[in-house]
Formats: sequence, structure tokens, C-alpha cells
Amino acid sequence: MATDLLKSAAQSPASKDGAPLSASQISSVVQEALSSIPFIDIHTHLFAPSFGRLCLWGIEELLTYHYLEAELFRSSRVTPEQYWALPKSEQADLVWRTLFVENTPISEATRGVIAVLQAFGLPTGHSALADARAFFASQSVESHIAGVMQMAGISTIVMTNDPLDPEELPFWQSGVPSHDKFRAVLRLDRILNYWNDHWRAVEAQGYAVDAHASGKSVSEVRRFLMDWAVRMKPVYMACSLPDTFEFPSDSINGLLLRDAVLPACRDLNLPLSLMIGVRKQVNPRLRLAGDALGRASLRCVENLCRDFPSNRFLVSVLSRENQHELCVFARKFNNLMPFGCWWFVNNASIVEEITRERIEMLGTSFIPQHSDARVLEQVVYKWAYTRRTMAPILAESYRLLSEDGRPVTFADIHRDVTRLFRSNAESFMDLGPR
Ligand code: FIX
Ligand code: ZN
Repeated sequence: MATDLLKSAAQSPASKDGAPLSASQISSVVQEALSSIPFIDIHTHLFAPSFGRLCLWGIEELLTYHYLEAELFRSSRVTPEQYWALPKSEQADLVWRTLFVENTPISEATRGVIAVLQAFGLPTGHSALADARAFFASQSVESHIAGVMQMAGISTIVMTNDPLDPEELPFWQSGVPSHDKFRAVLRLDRILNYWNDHWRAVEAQGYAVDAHASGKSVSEVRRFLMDWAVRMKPVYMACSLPDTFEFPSDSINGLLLRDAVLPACRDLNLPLSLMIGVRKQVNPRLRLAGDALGRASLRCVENLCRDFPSNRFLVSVLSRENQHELCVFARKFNNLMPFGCWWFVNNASIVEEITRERIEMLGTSFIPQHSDARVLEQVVYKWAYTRRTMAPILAESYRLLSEDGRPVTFADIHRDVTRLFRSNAESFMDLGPR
């Protein structure tokens, strides 16, 4: 896919000497910049290979991705309970048969699997599953990761790391080695959203906390975060929040956020990422595929950015209806960095809408996308789709600029693409060498 982009760039070589670009040169330089500048993927659920079985890759994982599972249950008579009782390979067989054989894979997520197979030069027809299985079985993870990141045009993968996840915790406690291409994030959903269920896990790690977050709990949570920051060296702290999230609030969530998380972020000079608008488990039978969204009141973002000016906030919102408000708040607060088209708005038609309004309202002062990949090879199609959507939007913006009287140069375009997909992230969070 990347090669197609490069081919058109060769058509009318654009001068790098600062000379004004013509309309056709603008779109080819935009494509060339998008395909030659390696992006930073600031939010994924991927793990470095040193996390063993948490590092998901290969065709079985691609086919049992929760986006596809949600689509499976719409096109199959199999009940979720019957599906979960199947071994992974039979789940993958069922997904392949239902969504790629008995139906046409035209949804964003199913097309993505086809795009991955094509990117590896594998067959994509009805009988492609066997070849794909043989291919992925022949890969060794370290070299495969390097190849996949090259194909996706990304230099850095930012993980999502939960210090209370019983599956992940042993890796950190046994001193998992760092990886030069993977960076950590301290994810706080269990602490901020499910304290009642998880305060004992914090206590079990040696912190004097209680169910009501009273007494020393707040300062102990702060100590917990500082200790984990030493262990993980996170590039930011993060939490997904429901559509009902409010701040300030008298809840334990509000208390811990104000008196433990925000101060710890200031002390550590780390941004806090807030992903707002999820309605967890509206259909628990679908497990990870059972989450939905709701339109949130973004008054919380206004209050946080205004009342905590020395904290930095990376914010993504799940509802289409919240996107415009987020743009407006970003015009009011420079400690607010809108990022990504998250989850249910990560479809080309909506990404285009969101990105156009962000360029119109914020110029290049935002982070357009993250992959949210859960399976390694997903970065190949998710970033190819981002480049495919971004190219005409950027070319149109530059065409309008030159039409309005300001010639556009090769350097302008490369600087802007670098800012959108690298330096905004680098300046907002410490992505420098550890
Ligand atoms: O909260 C999140 O980080 C979400 O991205 C995930 O929970 C979600 O399941 C997902 O994979 C979205 O793409
Ligand atoms: Zn995510």
C-alpha cells in the first residue's frame, strides 16, 4: 500500500528548494510525506514480545478481534455462549466463514484483515485462511515486529499497561526488560472507575488503602503511582471514562483524580490521557465486544483544563457529537491536546469529518490518530487507512491556502506532517530515550 503512495510522488518531482508547489505537486508531496515520515502510535493495546502471550499477533488473533466478533453475531446464528465455548482456532474458522466467505468483507474491520493479507503478499480469497496460517506460523516474533512496523510506517508503539491486571503484573514484578520500540502507559481504569472491586489489589501491593479511600488512602495511591512510574517509565497516565463522567465530583473517582493522580502527574511531569464516553458492557454476553458509547458532557474537560493549568491533558472522545466541543475547548486551553478518532469514530467517513474540522479550528496543533491496535498486524491497515484518509484532506487544505494567496512549499508539508504525527506527541509527552 505504501508503495502506491510513493509511485505518484515520482510523477512530478517537486522541488525541495522552497519553490512554490503546483496543485498536482502538492498532493504528491503530501502523499510522499505521509508515507516517508514514520509516525508515533500514541495509543495501542499491543505489548512488546517480552510480555509473552500478552503480545497478540497472527491470523487467529486478527480474526477473533472484538470488532469482528461484534459483526459475527449479527451474521451468524451462533450464540455468544456457544462461540466462547469454542477453541480459538474454531472461533477464527467461524469468523472467517461467516464474514469472509458467506458475506463480503466490506466493513472497515473485515476489509482490514484482507488488507493485511495483501500487504504480506498472501491470497485473499475464500480459501486464504490455510495459507495465512502457514505464513504466520513461519514467522519469528522479533523480526516480524520490525517488519510490521516498517510496513505500517511507525517508529514507536505506545502500550496500555495496567498495574492491577493479574495477567500483566507478574511481568513487571519480574523486571520485564524495556524494548526500544515500545513505550509504557500507566492505565488507571481499575483505580479510578472500579475502586470498590480493586482497592484490595492496591493494598496487596503494600499500600495502606481502604474501601472508602479514606485515611491515608489518597496519599498511598499517590505513592503507588510514583512507584509504578519508576518501574514502568510511562510516557503518560491514562484512563477511559464513562459518558456520565463529571469533574469535580465528591465520588472516590473525583477525589483520587484531584488529590492523587493530578498531583502525581505534575510531580512526574506526565500528561494525563482521558478517553471519555464509553458505556461499558451494555451487552456483557459479547465480552470486549459488548461496550458501547454515550454522548458525554465535556464540562469536565473545561473544569480540569482551567483549574489545573500545570497539568497537561491528552483527550479523545468516543461520541461523534462530542468532537466539535473538544475542538473548541482545545482553542481555549493549550494544556489540552485532542488526539485520535477513537474506536467507534475510527471509520473513514467520520475520521474525515473530525479531521477537517480539527484542521479548520486547530491548524496542525492536534494528534490526528492512534491505532488502538490489539493485534500487531492491525497497525498495517489502520495506519494505511489513516494515510489514505489524510492525503486528500491535507492536499485540499494546502490547495485552499495557495488559492488564498500563500504559496505552499515542500518544507511546509513535511514540517506539518511531522508535527501532526510526531512532534506534537514528542512535545506533549516525554518520548525521548529512557
Ligand atoms: O479503553 C480503551 O482503550 C479502548 O480503546 C478499548 O477498551 C477498546 O476495547 C478498543 O479496543 C477500542 O478500539
Ligand atoms: Zn484503547
